[in-house]
Amino acid sequence: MKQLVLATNNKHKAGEFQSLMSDLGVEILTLDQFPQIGEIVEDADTLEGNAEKKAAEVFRATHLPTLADDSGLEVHYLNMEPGVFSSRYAGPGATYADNCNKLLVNLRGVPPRRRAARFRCVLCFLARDDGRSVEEGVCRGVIIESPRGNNGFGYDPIFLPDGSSRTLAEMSSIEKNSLSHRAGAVRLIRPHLISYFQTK
Ligand code: ITT
Repeated sequence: MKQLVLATNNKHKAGEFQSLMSDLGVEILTLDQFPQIGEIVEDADTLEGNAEKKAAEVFRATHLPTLADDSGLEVHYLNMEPGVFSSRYAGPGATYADNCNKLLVNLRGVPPRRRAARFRCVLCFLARDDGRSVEEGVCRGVIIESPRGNNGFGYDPIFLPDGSSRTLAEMSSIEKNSLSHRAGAVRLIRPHLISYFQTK
């Protein structure tokens, strides 16, 4: 079976990708199957830069078609923070709860109409030395005042997608996968994957 490496160490993200791409007929490998690849330092100042860096390092190490994701939450009132720092917003080693709490503290007293936010997911597909495909998905919503729900991960319990009365953490994984930033990015990168794997 054809293989694709998913360049993430985040098991939640990997699980969402597995569901979103289960129909592609491609075996999806994850980084825990390549222990020789150490930690990839995400030091670019954009999601695009980090996605491209992760894809390039994993492709170089595995020589297998690679899909890398960098994602983050951007809050308008906070000048688009935490953005590229989403996973370490409350400092190195921060838990998801620490990051959510820091965000809620920074938005304390801010009225609902000024709590707009968006998740962005940038995907980079790299399968040849001479070309890459980069696509982006966005999910818009607002940050609520206290966490709700136990599903999902990261900032899901405090993010209410536009048009929904439930946070991403109150949705099933199928519902989240119908509207998430990751789903949007996969929809756009899908034709690139199909055309690459068709010729293999
Ligand atoms: P990898 O770099 O190994 O892929 P990571 O968790 O560091 O794992 P990112 O750099 O893309 O991944 O960081 C994204 C952070 O943004 C993540 O840790 C979450 O806190 C948040 N995030 C991304 N997608 C999310 C989602 O669908 N729901 C909730 N939070 C999300």
